[in-house]
Amino acid sequence: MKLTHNQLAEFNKLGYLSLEGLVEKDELNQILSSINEISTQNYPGHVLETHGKSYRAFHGCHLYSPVFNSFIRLSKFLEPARQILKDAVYLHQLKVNLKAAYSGEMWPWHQDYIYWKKEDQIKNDQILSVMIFLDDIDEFNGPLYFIPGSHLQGFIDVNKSELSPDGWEGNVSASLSYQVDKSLISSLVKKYGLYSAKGKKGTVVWFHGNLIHASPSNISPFTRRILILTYNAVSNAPKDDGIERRPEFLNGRDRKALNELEEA
Ligand code: 6CS
Ligand code: FE
Repeated sequence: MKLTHNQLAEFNKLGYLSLEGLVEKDELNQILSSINEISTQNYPGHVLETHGKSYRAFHGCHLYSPVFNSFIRLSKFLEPARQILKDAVYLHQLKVNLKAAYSGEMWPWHQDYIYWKKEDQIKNDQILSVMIFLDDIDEFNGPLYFIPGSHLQGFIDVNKSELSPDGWEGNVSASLSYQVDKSLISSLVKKYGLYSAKGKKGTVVWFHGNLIHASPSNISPFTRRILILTYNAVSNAPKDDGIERRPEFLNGRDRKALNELEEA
C-alpha cells in the first residue's frame, strides 16, 4: 500500500497523517491476544505506572512474539515508511502504551526524536512512528494531543529533567527525561492550534519524530491501548561503537532492511 501524493503532502505539512480502518479486526484480535499473553510474562521491557497498580507499557514485543514479529513486516507499514524516509527501513522500537482504565497516567509534552538522538545516538531525524489504535479512542480515554506543524521546529534541544528517574526508565515515565518547555508549547499552540488523535480501533496515525505531542491521564472506564512502531532509515542506523547502549527492547539491534511478509 503506497501513500498518495496528497497524503504525503499532508504528512509533510502537519507532521502526521491519520488513516481510518487500515488494520483489520482479525489482525487486531491477534495482536490483542498476544498482548494478553505477554501481560502474564515478566519480560524486561515491561513498565508499570508510578502507582504500581497497572502496566504503562510493554516494549520490544516483536523480540518474543511471532505475531508482533510478522505484524511489523506488513507492506501497509513498510511501504509508507520507505516513501516518507526515502530509504529502506528497519524497526528501531516497538511499544504498546496501555493507558489502563481509571489508572493510565499522562505523557508530558515532548518530541520523540530527542530520545533516539541522545540515548541511542541516531544521527538524523529520518525516523518516524506509526501508531495503531487497539481500542476506540475518544476525548474521554486519553487520546494523544499533537501540535500540528510543530515538527517544522526541527530538533528542540532540552536538558534532562532532574525530576525524571535515572536510566532508560526515565525515558518512558510520567515524568519524562526530555520535556518541551511550557512557554514554547503555549506559543506554538497559539500559532498552530491543537489536534486530538481520536478514531475507531484499527485507525493508523503516522507521525514525524519531531512532532510535539502529549497525552492526559485516563480516568475513564475504558482502556486506551495503542501499538507504536518506530521505523528508522537503514542509512540512519546508529553505530554501536562498543559504548553501553539502551537495551534492545528500546534500541533495536537488528538494523537490516525489513522486507514484506505476504499480507495476512
Ligand atoms: O525513550 C524512548 O525511546 C521513548 N520515549 C518517549 C517519551 N517517546 C519516544 C520513545 O517511545
Ligand atoms: Fe512520544
